[in-house]
Amino acid sequence: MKQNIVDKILSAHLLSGEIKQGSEIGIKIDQTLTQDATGTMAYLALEAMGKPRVKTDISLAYIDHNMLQSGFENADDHRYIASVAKKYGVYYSSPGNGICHQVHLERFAVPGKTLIGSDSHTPTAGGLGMLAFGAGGMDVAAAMGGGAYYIEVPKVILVRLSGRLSAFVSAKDIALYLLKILSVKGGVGYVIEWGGEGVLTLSVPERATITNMGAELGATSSVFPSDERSFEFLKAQGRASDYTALSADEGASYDRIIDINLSELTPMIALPHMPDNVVPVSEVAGTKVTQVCLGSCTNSSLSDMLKAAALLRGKRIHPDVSMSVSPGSKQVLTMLSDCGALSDILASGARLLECACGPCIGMGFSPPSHGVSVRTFNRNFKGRSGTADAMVYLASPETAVLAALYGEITDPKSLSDDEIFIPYDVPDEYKADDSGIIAPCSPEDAKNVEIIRGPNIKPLPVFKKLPENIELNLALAVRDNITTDHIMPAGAKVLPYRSNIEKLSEFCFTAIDPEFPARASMFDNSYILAGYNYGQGSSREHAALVPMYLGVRAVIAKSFARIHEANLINAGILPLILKDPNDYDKLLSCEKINANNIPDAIKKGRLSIITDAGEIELLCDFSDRQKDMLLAGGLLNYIGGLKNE
Ligand code: MIC
Ligand code: SF4
Repeated sequence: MKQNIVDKILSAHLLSGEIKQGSEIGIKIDQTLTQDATGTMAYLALEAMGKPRVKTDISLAYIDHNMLQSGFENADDHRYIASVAKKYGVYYSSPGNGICHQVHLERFAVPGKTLIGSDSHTPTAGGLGMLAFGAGGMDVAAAMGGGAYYIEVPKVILVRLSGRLSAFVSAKDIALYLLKILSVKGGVGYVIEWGGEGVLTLSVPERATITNMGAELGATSSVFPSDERSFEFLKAQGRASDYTALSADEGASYDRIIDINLSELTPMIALPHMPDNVVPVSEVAGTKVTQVCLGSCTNSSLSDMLKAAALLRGKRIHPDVSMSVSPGSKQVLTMLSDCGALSDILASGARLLECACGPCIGMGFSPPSHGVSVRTFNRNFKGRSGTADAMVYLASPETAVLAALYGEITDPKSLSDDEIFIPYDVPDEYKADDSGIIAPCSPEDAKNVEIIRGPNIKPLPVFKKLPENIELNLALAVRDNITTDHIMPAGAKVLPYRSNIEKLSEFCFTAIDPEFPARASMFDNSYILAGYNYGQGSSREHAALVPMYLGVRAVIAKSFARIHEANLINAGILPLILKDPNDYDKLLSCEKINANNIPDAIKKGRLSIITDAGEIELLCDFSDRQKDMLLAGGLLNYIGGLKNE
């Protein structure tokens, strides 16, 4: 049978189930990654699972999110992760080394292999032909211990590229254009496979910008072929031996094909407050800008930074604009400095931030009140920047730099011919220095490694089994496209508590309703009512664990985002789908609902709830594994149960 790239990688890694669309399969995971904001929970789960050493080809713990260290909390998290990593066989990427996805692409991604990471942008590695998935920390812990990773067999969209990008149009514009076509829920249930002769015109870092933003489509993953451009990149990283060619068979089938002619694309920009709110830059040209940010796992590669440096060379940014630059890795920063491009950036008046997520997750550099910020990032959800009323736009490095220079959004295509920029050449060889990656100790020495826990690192919350019959109070009703940033905000004030569920619970849903934590705690058991695509965005399992801690036992929605649905099940919370979406309005008017014979309903995949507005049918169509997990009260209880069998 003719196979596409997704079929090839899935069938080579299949551990259980059948590759039949919609059914659940378990696949072998070759590599894992964690970052610090989700890592502490993942390693607490790994400890609880009782496996002495990780069983993957390689597992890495990156420190890149919680970098402010404005108190002891984040520093304690780093120290805890470093000690667990050492003991359990995980490589530790020290703070300053770079953003997980950028460093992983440079130093560890391998075509044809599988990767899961406790961060939704893990599919970035698909730029190098890996099949990579974002997952909750507990799932990553299970994979580190040698367990399978379970996914629903995805449908596959082929995006077929032809032509070549014209000057000032870049990979980010391709990603934004696809978001315009498909929307933030258009990728749910799909892997996006990239193909067509246009693919060869894109370098690996450009491909990685595109696979990175597949997360914003809600896609399960995104993947490019592995070809001569992949070899070129791996060779330049001193990793030629990691290369294998990978492409779809001629005539392989797809569920949907989207054709994009790169030559016809124009610069695009996402308007506040959703990544799919995309228009051509020309439509908003002239909008005054107060802030510009260059960086994030989407656009912080050496080639992006060199492009920006060339545009900034010999110029000053506009006096009304404050601009930040965060290179994606120490490799990028060192090479920028060595070739002199960093001096161009600094001379322009831009502020250099460290190699980390930084402003992307609201860790500093928040815009002023009502500020307009143009960012090369991937998410512009309301309030994520740390300023509730800021207007955040997402654009390519080219568009962002021009906004900084001119003080207003400027269509790169409108530049006149005499505005010449001499590009920097991307070098043939990258400077590989892995000294910031600390190897774990040997299995023999592991016994002597002490795990260091600071006072802010609290044990995991208690996971409770669902009772037979339950009365649930409506704790909150929300509409479509609720993000995990709404549920469990990030940012400088909240991130220090990622290892402390109790403290974190004070912030749950407060962006939508400041009274939520107090109200939910009043009820013994409660539920959340939601529209379509509930839980889109980040993979943070805190968005499930914290509501669970506050007594939320079910979420009733019109549909769910993939990673969040898995996180709810892992936490023992029932994700229920309204059979008739119109029943949403009926439920709005009911304070309480009653659900009876829950274990039976889980087994059957249907639950009828009794409400003041009559009986309402809900779907809970889970795999057998998920049913068992829900009946056990979440993943840890389930795995604990398996161990005792
Ligand atoms: C994000 O971009 O939202 C994050 C911060 O990287 C998250 C992970 C987290 O919440 O720690 C993600 O994308 O999964
Ligand atoms: Fe970090 Fe932002 Fe990328 Fe998330 S999206 S991993 S916060 S840079």
